[in-house]
Amino acid sequence: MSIDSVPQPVAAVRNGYEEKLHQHWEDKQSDDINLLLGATDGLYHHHYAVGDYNHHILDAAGDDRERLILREMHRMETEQVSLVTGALAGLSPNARVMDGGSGRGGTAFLVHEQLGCRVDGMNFCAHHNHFARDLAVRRQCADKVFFHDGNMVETPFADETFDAVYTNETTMYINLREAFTEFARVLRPGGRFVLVTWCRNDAETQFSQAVSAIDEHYVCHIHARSAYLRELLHAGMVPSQVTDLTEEAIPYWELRSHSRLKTGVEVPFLDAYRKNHLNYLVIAAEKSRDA
Ligand code: GPP
Ligand code: MG
Repeated sequence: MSIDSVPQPVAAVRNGYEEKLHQHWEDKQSDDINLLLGATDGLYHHHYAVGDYNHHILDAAGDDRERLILREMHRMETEQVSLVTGALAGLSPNARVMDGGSGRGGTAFLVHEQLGCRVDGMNFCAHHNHFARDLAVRRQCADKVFFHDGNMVETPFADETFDAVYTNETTMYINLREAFTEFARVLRPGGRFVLVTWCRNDAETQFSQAVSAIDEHYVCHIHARSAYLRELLHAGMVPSQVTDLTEEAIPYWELRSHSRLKTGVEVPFLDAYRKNHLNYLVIAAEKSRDA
């Protein structure tokens, strides 16, 4: 690696929590559970999946079984992106879209490839951005898909820059009031916001051991379901879709439990979803024209 290509630290880390979180992602550079899955097609995801898996693959043995499990997890993670592209359907290829917390780029590339629009990813993890920019060149879309170093809740973009904003499984890392206010600021009036997240089901419980175990594993703060709706309204975004996919989120974790690459977080995810302490939600909203 030449000195020019060494990822530089991102100046967007603002406080002790963000420092700790940044370090967590800096330290996570040999994550085979993500890197091996994307090696076949250059789509690297940092989200999970919904829907069933092909149960026959568990009949295979040894290395074959492991290879099939990873391939199936990758298929499911890639298909998960249709939750975002589906909620963005109808967007013009001339549209400009922001990806909040763009990871290694998997969702941004699929949004661009399926909808044609320009995508600007924001991420404070320099090695992710470096990795994703490299992929953009290889996928020949570096003039349409960008990865910016910075904090997704304090972006450099002018007011009303984007026709749509989405964030795929990242909001457990951010203050919802601050984030939704920023997303609404950069959205044009009538623009669409789409978010996929896991959240604590506060209709069911105010404290869950399993949810706390997930928080500890990923250095995150899982928000309550009601907070999402409250903060959207506060930011002047009017919800048009709230889909609960909690049941559908369980098979992915069952499958992942069979992988040699399992990390231990499979147990609290399964526990939390089965107890209905954790929900998997897709939310879409439009920025009010009166906001
Ligand atoms: C974990 O995905 C993802 C989150 C906790 C949300 C953060 C999202 C980003 C865009 C960085 P992962 O694929 O990194 O977890 P694992 O390594 O357990 O598969
Ligand atoms: Mg992963």
